[in-house]
Amino acid sequence: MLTRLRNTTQIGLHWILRGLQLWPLWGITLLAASLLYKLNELDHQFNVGGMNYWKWAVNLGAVLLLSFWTVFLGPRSKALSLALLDLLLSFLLFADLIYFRYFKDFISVPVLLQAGQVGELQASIWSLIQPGDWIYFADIPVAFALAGWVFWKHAAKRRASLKISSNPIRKVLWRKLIPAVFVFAIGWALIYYPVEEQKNGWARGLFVGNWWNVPIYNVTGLLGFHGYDTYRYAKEHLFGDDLSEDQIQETKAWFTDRQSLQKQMETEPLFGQYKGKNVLVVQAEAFQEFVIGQSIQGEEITPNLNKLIGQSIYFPNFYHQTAQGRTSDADFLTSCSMHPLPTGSAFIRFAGNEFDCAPSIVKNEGYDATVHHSYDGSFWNRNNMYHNMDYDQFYSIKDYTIDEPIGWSLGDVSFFRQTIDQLKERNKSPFYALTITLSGHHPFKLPYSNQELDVGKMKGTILGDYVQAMHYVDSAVGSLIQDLKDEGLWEDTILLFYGDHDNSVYNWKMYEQLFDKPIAEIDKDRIVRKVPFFIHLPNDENAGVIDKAVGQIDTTPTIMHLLGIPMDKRYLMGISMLSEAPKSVVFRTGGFTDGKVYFVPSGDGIIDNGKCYDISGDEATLVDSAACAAGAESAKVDLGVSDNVIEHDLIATFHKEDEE
Ligand code: GP9
Ligand code: MN
Repeated sequence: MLTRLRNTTQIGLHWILRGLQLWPLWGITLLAASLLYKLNELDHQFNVGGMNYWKWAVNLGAVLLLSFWTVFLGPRSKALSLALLDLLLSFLLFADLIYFRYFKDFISVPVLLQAGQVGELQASIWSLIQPGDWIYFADIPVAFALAGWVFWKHAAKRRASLKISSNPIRKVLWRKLIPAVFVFAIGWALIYYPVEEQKNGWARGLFVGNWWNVPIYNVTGLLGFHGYDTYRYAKEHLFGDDLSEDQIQETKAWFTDRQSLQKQMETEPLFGQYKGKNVLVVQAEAFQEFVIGQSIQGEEITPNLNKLIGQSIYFPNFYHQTAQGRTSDADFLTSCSMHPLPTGSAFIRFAGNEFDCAPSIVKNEGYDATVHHSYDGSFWNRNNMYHNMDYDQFYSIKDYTIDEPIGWSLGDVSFFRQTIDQLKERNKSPFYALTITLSGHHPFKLPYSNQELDVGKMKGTILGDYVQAMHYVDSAVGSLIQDLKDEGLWEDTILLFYGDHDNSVYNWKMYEQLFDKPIAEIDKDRIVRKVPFFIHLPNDENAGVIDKAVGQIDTTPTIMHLLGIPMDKRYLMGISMLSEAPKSVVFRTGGFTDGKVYFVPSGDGIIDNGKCYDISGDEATLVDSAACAAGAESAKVDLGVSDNVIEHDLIATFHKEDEE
């Protein structure tokens, strides 16, 4: 009995050792198994669609396509290549996870091209890493240990393997070429058939419209998404991707239709009532609507803004519409009245194209146009984009004295004070100035001396830090108003204030603690998308609340409304918020709201599968998706029009045509 057991153990050990020797052969299988496990884990974390057999297949296909070439290598280089591939792909998956936790999107080529900005985001990145993330690297030591073992094992055999074999062509054919072609063909088929199947089914039109990365991911899986995104980028930039004359004219026709709605403001009472007044725009970093009117421990978070809102035109249903370009998207939406791109930032990708942005529009009316942001001028490619937008001057970090260091650079209190000094020094009238704050940036860590709010139990949490930061920004706005009054500018200036985007904090338990009540699903979506917007007019005129659903894209048309600047041959997508013209707010996801319904698209992008809410009453109620179908179709058209205009520089074409 004992002898038999010993024999069996010996045989077992023998086979394990032989098996180990064959490691380069089954290495691809091991790599595939480990990556499939990680991709499945990631899919749980993304939580935007779920794994199905199609996604499993394309994920496996992608790993095979990425690794088939290792079949051609000798054992040592094969083992090392597979270990390195494992490391590289694991790192990519991990980077995607961190990026998704912050942006709710996937890394794309344009995002990588703006990766120079990562240094500044270091504190945010650290705060997004979770203890369980080690799992994405758990197999790396094993992969390298195996590679090391193969190196050791094959060291002696190396010279022998260099000898010319008796029949090299046959050997290469059987041992390398056929297995490699086999692995490649399986990989290709595992991607091609599921993608085709879905493209001809629920995902019809998805790769043409390209309006949102999430449904694309749900077809291609993560590695497939990166493959597709690289192809999309190459097609656009290396091989050209021209529009037909019909497509160009269709896009122009969209603007002709839109202009009939935009022009309605020209016959309305407020049109031109503030002609010649200064315009001061405050774009506040990560400032969300939920802090307005909210108290913590019995103290108002934003006392200055609450008071000012009472003296202004306030839009409680104003939504940010940003995507991967974050602050730059908000700037682009509000200044140039176009949607952000599905990937990357228009500031970075198309800074040389022609747009009808606020600075050039107001300059035509004799305004001095400046932009102020106390950070590196190259961040978000601002130097180039602002030059193209025709600002008279961009005041960046080099124009500020860092006398109040907070977060990335200068505290907002000093930023506003120095900005007013800059405007005073220019001594130009009327002026149009865009000021972009920074103290509210993720991860919201203020110096201890600036933490003036008692956030109670929320102390030390990211939402507690956020609320604290918003309280500080509120105090900065308070000092700004005082400065404007002291300088005699207050009654000659229109002040606009809005938040650029959400705060990337999605821990709903913490919000429930802050609001002291449960939050419904629909409200979560709206909390993330709502940012405050108000217009303070000289002498508190026209103060009140306008309930209309409006968005960042409507900002420049609203300014034109107040200053009495007609739309004429200008190409903007928004409609004045002060106009009676009907409009809806379109999000980059294909979601939208018109104030009556609110559409949240599903991860597959199929309109019928999305959630349609009736929001006309006090409580939002889920209704049949048919009630949102027309609006959702038109949202897709809007996004397509915007993408065509930006990617093909169509405003330049339209302007040329209009001049002829
Ligand atoms: C930096 C600021 C922050 O200049 O715009 O950008 P964000 O990270 O919010 O896009
Ligand atoms: Mn921002």
